[in-house]
Amino acid sequence: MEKIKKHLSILITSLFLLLLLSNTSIGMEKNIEMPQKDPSNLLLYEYYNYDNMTKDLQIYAQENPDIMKLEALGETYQGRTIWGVIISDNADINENEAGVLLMGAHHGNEKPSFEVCMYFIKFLCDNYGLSDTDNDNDGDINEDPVDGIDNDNDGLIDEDPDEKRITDVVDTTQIFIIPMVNPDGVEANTRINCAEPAGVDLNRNYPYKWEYYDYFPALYGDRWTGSPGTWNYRGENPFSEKETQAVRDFVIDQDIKISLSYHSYGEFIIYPWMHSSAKTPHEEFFISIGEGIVAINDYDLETGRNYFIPRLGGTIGTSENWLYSEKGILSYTVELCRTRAPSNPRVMEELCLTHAGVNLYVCERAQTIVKKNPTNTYNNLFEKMFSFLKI
Ligand SMILES: [Ca+2]
Ligand SMILES: [Ca+2]
Ligand SMILES: [Ca+2]
Ligand SMILES: [Ca+2]
Ligand SMILES: [Zn+2]
Repeated sequence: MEKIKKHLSILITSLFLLLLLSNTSIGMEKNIEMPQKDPSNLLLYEYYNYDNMTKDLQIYAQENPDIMKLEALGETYQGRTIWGVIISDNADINENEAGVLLMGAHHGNEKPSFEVCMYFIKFLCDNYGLSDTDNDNDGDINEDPVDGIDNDNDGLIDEDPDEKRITDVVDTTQIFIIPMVNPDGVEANTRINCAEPAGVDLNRNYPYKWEYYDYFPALYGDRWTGSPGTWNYRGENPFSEKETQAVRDFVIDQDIKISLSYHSYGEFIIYPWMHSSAKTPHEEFFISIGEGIVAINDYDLETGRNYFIPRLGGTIGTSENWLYSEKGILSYTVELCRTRAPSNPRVMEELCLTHAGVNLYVCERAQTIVKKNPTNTYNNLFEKMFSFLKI
């Protein structure tokens, strides 16, 4: 009897662990609820809304015509323009420079994701072409550049940016930014878009391995993504949505090396494959760049993914899988913040500045990448035998 009890309890514990593990699904933000540490701060951070964003983008483009171009990429279901920004020297000309893509608000309720994009646009416009300046008036010039570290140990982080570095990045990179992929969702403060009759989770609407929904419906969460009205509804077809079409048409002909898609929350970054723990042929690139990013923002780089995505059964339809499989773009999800939309202005200011540093860093890394087309590699004979699955 004792033996049976013991076995039973082991069985129950394992089942419980399995349940826990299966809940940590990729592409779903972690549930880390951390209290704000500064109750004395009474002013709440003011996030952009769609109209304010549009107004600011138009002003920046007007004031910085040499380095910024604003493009209408398409229209949402509720008639809002999806804006794309190109920042580079001679922004009007495709100069065959290394490209970087930054995106916010695939999920409309993840507000910090567009704030970091808008901040970066302003940061580049404001600092471009300036001579080196002692921004904090302490007698030293550029002693604390934007890298997430208090280089001069004065208690302030990144208070004296390196102006020349910012100018160099703009001169040598083509930076593509879509601050709000899903403006209708932002205005409705909802994850999905506002398509009729049912909103779609845009980060489930990109192609790559959609046939797996038919092959492995239980493994790929058909229940959560397959029917209209569900929180992660993937849509009728890959690229069925106007917003994902706008992203596709903006980037398809560009030579983009690295992309960051901002979401919130959880303070971690992930990269393809997202539907499987199989490593891409570019695992070392992904880790190397990922380590550079987390050195700046102090997030977790999720690499040991065998533990939380099984070989089959992650997320299908993410922008990252598509950008990587279609164009070989080293694409990351960056889950910002410890809460979905922090209200503390100091938290948000620090977040935006830190990610200006992250964005500068990926622009610099983009210069060094020689692109190969992705092909699958296999770790062992077993994987090779089942390579027809092309996981
Ligand atoms: Ca200084
Ligand atoms: Ca400076
Ligand atoms: Ca400092
Ligand atoms: Ca610094
Ligand atoms: Zn998200």
